[in-house]
Amino acid sequence: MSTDRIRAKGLSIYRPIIYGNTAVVLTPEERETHPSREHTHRWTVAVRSAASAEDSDIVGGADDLGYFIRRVTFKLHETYPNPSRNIDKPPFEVTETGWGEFEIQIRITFIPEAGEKPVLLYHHLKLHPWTASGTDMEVPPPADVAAQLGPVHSWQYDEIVFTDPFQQFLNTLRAHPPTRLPKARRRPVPFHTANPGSLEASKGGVPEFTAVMEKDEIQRLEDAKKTIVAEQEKLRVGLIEKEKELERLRGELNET
Ligand code: SLL
Repeated sequence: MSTDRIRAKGLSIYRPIIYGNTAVVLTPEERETHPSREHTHRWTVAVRSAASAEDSDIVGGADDLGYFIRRVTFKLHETYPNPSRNIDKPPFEVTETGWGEFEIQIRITFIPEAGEKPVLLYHHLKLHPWTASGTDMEVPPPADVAAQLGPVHSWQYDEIVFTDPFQQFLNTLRAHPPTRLPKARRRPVPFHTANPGSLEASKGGVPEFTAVMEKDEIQRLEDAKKTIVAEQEKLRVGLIEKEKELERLRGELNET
């Protein structure tokens, strides 16, 4: 057996990615000339490296992910012709027009040397602007208002983790270190991660993922964990009380 097929046991290595979409409203002229009159938006769904290139107005995508990703399959709504779209080289994205939001299944297949199973992700295609109130119940604004608000962005940060990778694959990954996320914020944060109702949530612009956000997210998770532990403790104490009460009532019952 060649040393390439030996696994680096106990080691894990990850690559930061983002997946999601941008959407713009079609201009009245585009709508008129479009073969499908009902279409209202043009959107792009993509899988990209998490860091954004400097001076670029693209969210993420500083690194070419082709060195470890072999194919990305975007499964669109069945109202689209050939809904299963295979993209075999970067940029891993699909641009379409349409009228409705729907769930997109994203399947990432790795290069054969990885010997890894494909990863499945789900993204809810977002066409309508994030409203400051952050509720789902709101009616989308009319096209002219939405157009003024600028492109809609909906992106999710994630990390693809390879555990006990094959040595050869590990070498490939190590030959392509990911561009680091910027420490400080240069651009608006992706809207849905901003506080609902805050100015940030309603401000336009091209968002960017930063290392600060990562720290904020860790903090949020830790706070949530603490809340859960406190909640559990409260329930546990309550349960003990109830059990004592039960014992007492049983005792009373036996006495009568
Ligand atoms: C909805 N459940 O009702 C969703 C379905 C379907 C989106 C959205 C057009 C495709 C085409 C299109 O936007 N489909 O005309 O080729 O909102």
